[in-house]
Amino acid sequence: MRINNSQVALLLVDVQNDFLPGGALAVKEGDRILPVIQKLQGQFSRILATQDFHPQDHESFAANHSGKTPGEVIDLHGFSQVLWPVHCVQGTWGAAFSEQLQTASWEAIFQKGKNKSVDSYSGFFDNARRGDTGLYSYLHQAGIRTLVVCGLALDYCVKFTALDAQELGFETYVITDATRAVNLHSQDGEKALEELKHAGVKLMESTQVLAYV
Ligand code: VGL
Ligand code: ZN
Repeated sequence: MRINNSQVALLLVDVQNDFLPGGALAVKEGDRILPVIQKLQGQFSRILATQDFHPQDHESFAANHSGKTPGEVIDLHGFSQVLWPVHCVQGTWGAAFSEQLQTASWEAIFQKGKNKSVDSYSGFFDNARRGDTGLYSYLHQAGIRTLVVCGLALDYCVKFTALDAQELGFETYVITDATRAVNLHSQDGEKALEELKHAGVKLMESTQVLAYV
């Protein structure tokens, strides 16, 4: 069975090599979501994706601040910024989508994190909410009203993308078995799920998709 409702789209967040085992910012068990996403892709007629896509000199990289290490938090132009290992640099293997994904049927890809001065966890806006990726206007013009969100990482890009989607008025779901957290602090993934629920985002497992959406 397949969801043919054109108002519904699957949104794959940052399923890129650097967030998978072997990558620069590997999310534990990140590869476990790949078969789940593969199955989900067969169930949706509309599929969109985001791509973390940084320049080499991006200011979210610890390596671009002398004496700083990944995991440290700094003030970056007035915003609190976690420093990351160099990851998802434009044109590198790490920025590419997993080879285990079927990308041919994706309708559109929205790149984020291209401005070196500001990070961009949400697939809609940068963290300062100055720039946007075009995702909102695309969804609006395409008549999409329901977003089913999954990918990496639950406590960063999936969370902020889903919170923005909900706030922007989309009926928003997160597929709990098709995401994993970075867990810089051990409870971050659990906290993210609580925040999402509290904001009105619906959580479900991949096996429930056809029954609920
Ligand atoms: C992400 C940290 C830095 C993510 C991206 O995709 O969740 N996390 N850049
Ligand atoms: Zn990033």
